[in-house]
This record gives sequence, C-alpha cells and structure tokens, in this order.
Amino acid sequence: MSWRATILTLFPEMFPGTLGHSLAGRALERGDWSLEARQIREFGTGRHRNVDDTPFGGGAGMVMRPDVIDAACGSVMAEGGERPLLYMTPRGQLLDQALVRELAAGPGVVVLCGRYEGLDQRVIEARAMTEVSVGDYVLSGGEPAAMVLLDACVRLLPGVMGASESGEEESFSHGLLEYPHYTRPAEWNGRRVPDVLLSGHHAEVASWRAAQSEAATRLRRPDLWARHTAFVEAPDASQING
Ligand code: 6GU
Repeated sequence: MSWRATILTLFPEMFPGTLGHSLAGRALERGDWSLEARQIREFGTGRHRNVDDTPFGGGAGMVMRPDVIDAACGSVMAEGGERPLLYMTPRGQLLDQALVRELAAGPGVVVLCGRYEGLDQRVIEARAMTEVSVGDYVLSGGEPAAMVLLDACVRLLPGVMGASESGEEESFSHGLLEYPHYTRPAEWNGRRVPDVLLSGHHAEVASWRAAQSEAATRLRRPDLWARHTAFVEAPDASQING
C-alpha cells in the first residue's frame, strides 16, 4: 500500500499539475504514491449543487457551507485508512520540514482546498482539521499550497530520490541554509570559482562549505540561526525542525 493523497477541491482539473512532472511525476507513474482529486461540488446542496453562501454578520465574499464540506470529507473518510485531514489556509500552522517529514512517514493525506473567503469554522472543528499555511502571503486558493505540501512530502518517500541527493543533505535538514554551488567553466565572464573548490582537498572543501552555510544563515535567516545556535548549545532543550 503506497502513500495516498486525496484532494478535495472545486478545481480538480488543476491536478496533478506540477506534480505530474519531474521527480513527483515519475514517482506517481511508478506507483510510489497515488493522487486523487475529488470535486467538492458533487456534495453541493440543491439543484444547483451550491457549495457556498453569504457570511453571517455580513461582509464581502462567500463562505463554504459546513454541511457540504462535511459530506465531502465523509466520502473520503468512509474509505477507511486513517489519514490526517489538512485544510490549506493562511490561518494555519506554517508548513516546515518537520511537518513534511511527519506527513511523509504516515499513510498519506487528505487535503481540503478552500476558495472564497474560507470555510465555516464549525466544520473545521467538527472534523478536527489540521490547518496548514505555506507562508505569510495570500493565495487565491489552496490548490497551489496543496501542490507545495505534496511535492515536499513525495520527495521524501522511500525510493523517490536517489541516494546521492537523499533528502536529508540540504537546506533545513540541519537547520541551516545550503552552501553555494559552482560548476564549469572555472572562469565565466571574469568570475572565478572559489579556489578551494578546485583544490581537491576534501576536508578543506567541507569546512569551507560549512562556513558558507553558517554565514548565509546568520545573514539571511537570523530566525533559523538563533534556533541552530540554541540547538548546538542545548540539544535537549530545543529542536531544529523537530
Ligand atoms: Cl494554505 N491558502 C491560501 N489560500 N493562501 C495561503 C496559504 C494557503 N498559505 C499561504 N497563503
């Protein structure tokens, strides 16, 4: 039984989208994971299969109905196989590599993509949804956010990435940003590759890369750097991405 993703959306035709290409797409073809996008409107109410209504208390936009969303969730959960139910929203917990690892290690996910102003709060609570955001900016819908989440999970599934690029070698896995990369030509438009990388001294290369990682993290992501230094000083009292 492979890792399973079910998407609840008003735009199922957006999937697999980017997930049908490259690494995730090849893994999908191999059956390392499966993807099903289900139309929420199938669970809509009345002759017009309505899925939304005006907000109580007034205001702009429309809110997705709790009964409709509950029925859509029920149709997936009825199939058994306990999977976490995620609701993509900028109000959610920020997606990070720790959550990605946790989800990738499980049986799969059910991902609800909202449109309009959002979802009636009661069904979020009744279904005990995990609300997840992909960053501090607003998208017009949860679909691109769901693709981000799935891409991050799928690349960690067993057999999806080659050993050389095993997902744990890079940015965030050690809580630091990656060092910069260079390839041929050794000189390009007057810009030379750092000498140490041409030296053949593996230990010197490794320590240069470590120093570059640390400098980039300190400068660009003081938040990650603070967590990293806290971890190095007291590994039990803090954590790097879990
Ligand atoms: Cl998960 N959804 C939407 N609509 N906007 C977002 C987001 C999610 N994460 C950040 N912005």
